[in-house]
Formats: sequence, C-alpha cells, structure tokens
Amino acid sequence: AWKKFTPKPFDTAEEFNAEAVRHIETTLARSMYNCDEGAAYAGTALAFRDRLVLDWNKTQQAQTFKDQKRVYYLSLEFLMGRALDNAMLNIGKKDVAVKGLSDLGFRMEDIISQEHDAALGNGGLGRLAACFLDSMASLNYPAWGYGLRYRYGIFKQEIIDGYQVEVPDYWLDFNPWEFARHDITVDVQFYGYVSKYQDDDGKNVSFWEGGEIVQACAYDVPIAGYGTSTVNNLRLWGSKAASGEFDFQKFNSGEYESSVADQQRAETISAVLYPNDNLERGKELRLKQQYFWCAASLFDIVRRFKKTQRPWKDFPNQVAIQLNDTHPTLAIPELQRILIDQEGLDWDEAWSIVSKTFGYTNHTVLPEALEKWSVPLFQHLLPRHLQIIYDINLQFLQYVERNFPKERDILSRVSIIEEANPKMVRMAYLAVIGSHKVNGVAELHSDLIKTTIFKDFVKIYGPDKFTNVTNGITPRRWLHQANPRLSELIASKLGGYDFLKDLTLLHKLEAYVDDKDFRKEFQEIKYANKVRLAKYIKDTLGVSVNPSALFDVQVKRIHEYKRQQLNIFGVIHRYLAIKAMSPEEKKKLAPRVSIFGGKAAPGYWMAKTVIHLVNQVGKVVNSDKDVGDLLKVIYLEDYNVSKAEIICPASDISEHISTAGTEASGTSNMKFVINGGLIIGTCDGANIEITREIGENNIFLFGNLAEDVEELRHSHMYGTYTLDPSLAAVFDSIQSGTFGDAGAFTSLVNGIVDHGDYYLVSDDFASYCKTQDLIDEAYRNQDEWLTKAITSVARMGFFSSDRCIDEYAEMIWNTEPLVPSKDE
Ligand code: 26Q
Repeated sequence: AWKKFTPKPFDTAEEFNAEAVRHIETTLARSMYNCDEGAAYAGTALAFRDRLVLDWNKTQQAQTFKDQKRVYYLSLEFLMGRALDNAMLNIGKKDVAVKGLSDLGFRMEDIISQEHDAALGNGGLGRLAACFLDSMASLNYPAWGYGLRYRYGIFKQEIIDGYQVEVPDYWLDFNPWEFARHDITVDVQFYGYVSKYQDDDGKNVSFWEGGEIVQACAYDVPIAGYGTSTVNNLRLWGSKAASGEFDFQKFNSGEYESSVADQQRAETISAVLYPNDNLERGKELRLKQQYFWCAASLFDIVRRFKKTQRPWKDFPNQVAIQLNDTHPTLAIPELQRILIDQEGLDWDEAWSIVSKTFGYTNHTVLPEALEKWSVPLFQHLLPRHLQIIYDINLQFLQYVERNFPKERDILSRVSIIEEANPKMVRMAYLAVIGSHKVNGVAELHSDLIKTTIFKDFVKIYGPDKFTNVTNGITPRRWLHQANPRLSELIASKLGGYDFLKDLTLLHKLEAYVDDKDFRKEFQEIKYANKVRLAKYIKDTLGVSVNPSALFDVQVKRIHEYKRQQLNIFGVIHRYLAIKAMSPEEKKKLAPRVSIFGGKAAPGYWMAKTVIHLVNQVGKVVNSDKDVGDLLKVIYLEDYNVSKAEIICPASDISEHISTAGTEASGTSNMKFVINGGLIIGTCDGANIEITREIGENNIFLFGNLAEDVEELRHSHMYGTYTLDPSLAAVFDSIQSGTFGDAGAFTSLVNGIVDHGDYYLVSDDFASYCKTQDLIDEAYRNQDEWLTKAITSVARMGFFSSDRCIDEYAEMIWNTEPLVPSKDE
C-alpha cells in the first residue's frame, strides 16, 4: 500500500521560505540567484496551494462519503479577482509569509500584485457568484460551482486620448490555482437530427443523432472557506476537439491542416467571455457556450448521482441546481432529455424531478437584457432540445388553459415561444416554468418582477413560487482583505475576528461611536486609504489630488440606466458654478475629487461616449487655474476586482444613482458602506434596504421613485415637460465646445432633449445637484460625518453573503452544512 503523504505545513518564516524556495527551484526550475517578484509570487502561491490541496481532497472525500444533498451553482461568470491574499487569509499564516518574504527582500504588497486577476465575468452578477462561493465554503455547505474556462476574460481597458480601447485579457500563462483534470471529459453534441424509434415495449422514443462532438475538459479550482478546513470545488470546462477515429482518418488521409482547423474551431467555444453586461445579443457562439457548459455540467452531476445507485426519485433530494440568471436555462431541457431519452423515464416522472431540482435567480427587469433565442437557430443547433421545449410548453399551456379557461390571451402572453418573425424562445419563461423557486436579488426588485415580467406566472403558480434573497458580499475580501487596518480596529473592539463569520456582530461597534480614540483611529484609516488611492492616481495618471478633499466615486460597468451621465453633468454644473464664484465663495467650498471607473461593452456606443465626455471634462477641469484643488475629475483605467479593493476603502461618497426600478440590487453600494463611506443614491435596488438598516440620516437619497417612472416617461413623450434649466446650461457649455468637439456629444445630449430621456436624467437633475450641495455642507462638519460613517458600518451586518447563502439553503435548496470533523 502507498504510504500516506504528509505535507510540510510551515509554521515559521524559515519553514515557509524552505517551501517557497523548493517550489521556485524544483517546480519552476528557476535559480534563486535571479528570483524576481514573479518567481517569489509563484513560490508563495505554490507553498499555500499545497496546504489547500490536502484539505480539498479531504473535503471532497467527506462530501462523497456523507452523501448529503449538494448545491450546484451554475454561472457563466465567476469574477474571482486574485486568489493568493484570499488563500493566505482564509488558511491563516499570512503573517508567517510576510516575514519570510521580507527576509528574502520582498514586500508582500508587491508580491500579491504580481497575480493576474481571474476576470471571468462582467460585473455584479459574476462577482456575486464569487462571493457566494466564498460563503458556501466558509459555512461548510457541500457546494460546487460550474462555469466556463474562458481563455480570455473580460477585456482590459486602456484609455487612449480619452477613448476606451479594448485589449485582450490572456490570463492563463501561469495559473497555479487551477488543476487540469485531463481524465475528466465529457463529449458534447451539437447539430444533427432527431430520430424516432419504437423500443421493445412498443413505446415511442426519440433520439438525437449525427452532428458533431466537442469535448469538455474539466479544470478544477479550490475554494477555501475562512476559518474552516472546508475547501469546495469550482469546476470550469474548457473545450477541445473530440479525439476519435474521425481525426485520425483525416490525419492519415493527409488532411492535417483541416484536422488542426477542427481543433481550433472546437476551442473557440471556451475562448472568450462575452463582454456585454445587461444586454442580450443573439450570437450562435453564445448559445453554443451555454449548451456546452450546461451539457458538461449536467453529465457530471448525473454521473456523480448515479454512482450512489439511488433511485431517480431521490435526485431532487440529493441535488439542488441554482441558475444564475437565464444563462444556464438549457440545463432544464437537458436534464429532461437525459432522463427520458437516455434513462428511459416517462415524461411526467422526469418532469417532476426536473422541476424540483432547479431554482432560478433573476438579475434584471430591463427588457433588452431578457434572453431570447430564435427558433430556427435552436432547430439547427439543438433540435432535440427544441422539441422538448415545445413539449414543456404544450403541457404548461394546457395546464393554464384548464385553470384559466376564460382568459384567451393569457396563453400567448405566457407561452415560452414568442410568436414573432422569426419565432423566439423566451428563456426567462422556460426558467420560471422549470424551477421550483424564482428569486429576485433585493426587495424592490423581487416585488417588481412579480408585478411586471412575471405577473402572469404569479397568477398561475401563486405567489409562493416567487421569493426574495437580498444580495450580500463576503466580508472576508471586502473588509478584512481590502481594509486590513479597519478590520483590525474592529477586532480590537469586538474582542477578535468573529465578526468575519457573523457580520451582525458589527452592531457592537455602535457602543464606540463616541469613543475618542476609536473615532480618531477610524478617521486616520480612511485618510490613509485615501492617501493610497491618491498615490495610485498620481502613479498611473500623473494627476495630483488632495487626500483631504471629498472623494466622490462611481465605479461600475458603464450603462445608461446606471446614469454615469447624470454624475458627469453634475460635475460640469459644479465646474460652471466654481467658474462663477468669488474668492470668498470659493473658500467656503469643500474640495472634491470626482472619480469614475468602469468598462463599456465594446459595441455600446452611448456608454463609450460617456467615457469620452468624462475624460474630456477631466482634461479641461484639471488644468484650469481658476479651479485648482476645488475640483478634480479622474477616470481610472481598467476597473476590476483588485482595483475595487483599493478604491472601495478610499471613498467618502460613492454614487449608486440608477433610474429608480432599474438596478436589481447593486452590490458595490454595500462594499463602500462597510468600508466607512457614505452613499448618494436613488430609491433603487439594495439602496432601499441599506437605508432601512443604517437609517435615513446616514444616506443621501434623491430622485423620483420607481412608481412614478412610467408616468414621467409618458410626459416626456407627449410634451408636457420642460428640460431642467441647470441641465440646459450644462448642455449649452458642452455644445459651445468647452470640452472639445461638441459634435462628439450630440447623441448623448439629444437622447435627453429630443428622444424622450428614457432614464429620466432631467427629472432627477435638480434633486441630484441639491443633494450634492447637502453633501458639501455635511462634509464640512467632519465630526457628524464621522458619526454617520461609523454608525453605518456598525449597521451593515445584514449584507454579508453568508446571510444570503443561509437564506438560499433554507428557502430554496433545503441543504445543510457538513461540518468537517476535527481529528482528520
Ligand atoms: C446575456 C446574453 C448574451 C450575452 C450576455 C448576457 C449577459 C451577461 C451578463 C446579461 C447580463 C449580464 C450581467 C448582469 C448583471 O451583472 N446583473 C447585475 O447583477 C447583480 C447581482 O445580482 C446586481 O446587483 C445588479 O443590480 C445587476 O445589474
């Protein structure tokens, strides 16, 4: 028998260095004589990885042995960011590595920043999936993530002459955090046709034949929990050409080039992340990605279930699959297909299993983001799935007809197939029909989906199928890792770091809101974080900003509904006001730094125009001698997770100013407040619950309410409204060329002036500017400001993603944690 392998766990700096050096010299085959920061990063990562891997194996064995219900989180995006710091903090022993690296002449900060972000996501939805993985592992839930292993993550953004330029993000050169499982593969079929047979019992059966096969290859990423030995698994699928006789035939018959071309075509499936956020674009390759990933994941899940030799009816008791938006909806007809075509279950038996297994999370009500795929495309790519979808639809519509015989047009409204030209498959309806629970991601949003896009379904299924799980964030990354000094200060008052596992403990901080030393330290930490960001701005953009100024931050994907245009118009309004001020008036004004960051989808012209305008305004304002320190406008290039970790702790005010009813939740709002920043925001998404938790005195809310939006839009269309006069003045300055070629911005201005102002920028402009003035005033009273900030942090306990995961487990998944035993 094999002798059990025991690793060398390091407890001292010397032991850590021995491990890191061993990896550098042997795993990497490099000499310590030219050990640069890249090699030091690799050695450190590999030393920590060794510790992770053993707990990972143990966790997986224990989960297999206990055979409890598992959760599978299907997401096309996992925006993980960097792994090393997180691994060190979750495993412990970071302090040892800090000392060890410093003995070798390295600073931990520099080593950490060697790592490339794992940027397999666009924004909120992908980062939520990453926070959920952290929470599921930290709470010991047996849970796997399933995703795609994109060769290129979200593009890198460069700002050149004030314009966004996209650069490919090739990130896999050296990735110590993934393990290629060359032995774990799944053949995935595309195209072909459906044949009908009669089986031995005379039953009609359908079978999907022909077409082509692409191979899915598993790449596993360990997900360590905080303060527990649980290490869960994130399985990402990479695509390859299926190896088979076909290739060899081509090869042997001299068609070498075409066999290489087949290979490349197959690899295209997992090559690149689609960079659209909140916009659906019906490209065949995207649908191929979705099916490839769903088919591989379902095959894997079913294979694991079948090993236990349980009867099929146990499947929903052993497996919970959560669909992160509609992107994995094909998993529903795929499971139905496996059960009826391959496992021989009858339709009803199979459908009962399918609809108990899935839960669906909706992240948007924007009509342009609701996924639809054309029937002809489906017919071509996935003929058997289209049949199954038609059958699901038929059963469903028959049910509706029986129960609502008097309502004739409900059938066309709720049909999965939209009767357009061409016909379209409505993925959200399929997801609702195939799941046992549907949830929104904040209270307002969950209410809205029940009264708008899914209204008829509430009538059909009753209200209990629909629920809310308000989003959260992991306090490990977004407090402890991003803001170690604040985390340490909190721990010093609360008697340790338990709050990182039970964030509601933060409420105890309220007892220190008047504590002089605590307040001073809290304020110093914020200042130090601002100094750090100021240095970053100086290093990257060459602009000096005053760290004592009010830092006003809006960082998120650029989208009209998020209204970065409202922010920059407000900045221009401020600039014009400063230009008109007397020296006395200027003295009274609090200096401000307006910081923007975020990527625009490459084809989203209006979003790119906003980026351009912000940069043009920055160019003019930042060099205007009349303005000096009173206003600086900064565009941070390539906003991503690791930059968010620097930016969130350094804000005084952050902006979450979407048109009411459009932002499903928002999660960066939570990240800013937990780091002692205040918010200017609309009554939208999770802003509403943040207000309820922290108190309305501690947040700057403005603008129209969701319930008024429809009427306001109507008034724009039918001429009963006039443009806000201050906004008109802003437009005049833009159109007179103050910020360069006015023509570049006409579409942006005209969208508001002439084309209905869909996002109600004009309606909210006065209220926005007034609220910004209130913020200036409030900031002058630093003492009160500090009280607001501290009180808010103390009341943010609700927004931990641990709370979300417990809610999902209880209300949707019906799963229990598996607490690792101590002795193993
Ligand atoms: C769909 C089809 C084809 C191509 C791309 C897409 C696609 C990709 C990404 C559609 C949507 C997304 C991303 C959506 C998203 O990030 N939504 C955000 O989710 C967060 C987590 O729940 C919320 O906090 C945000 O409010 C919501 O906008």
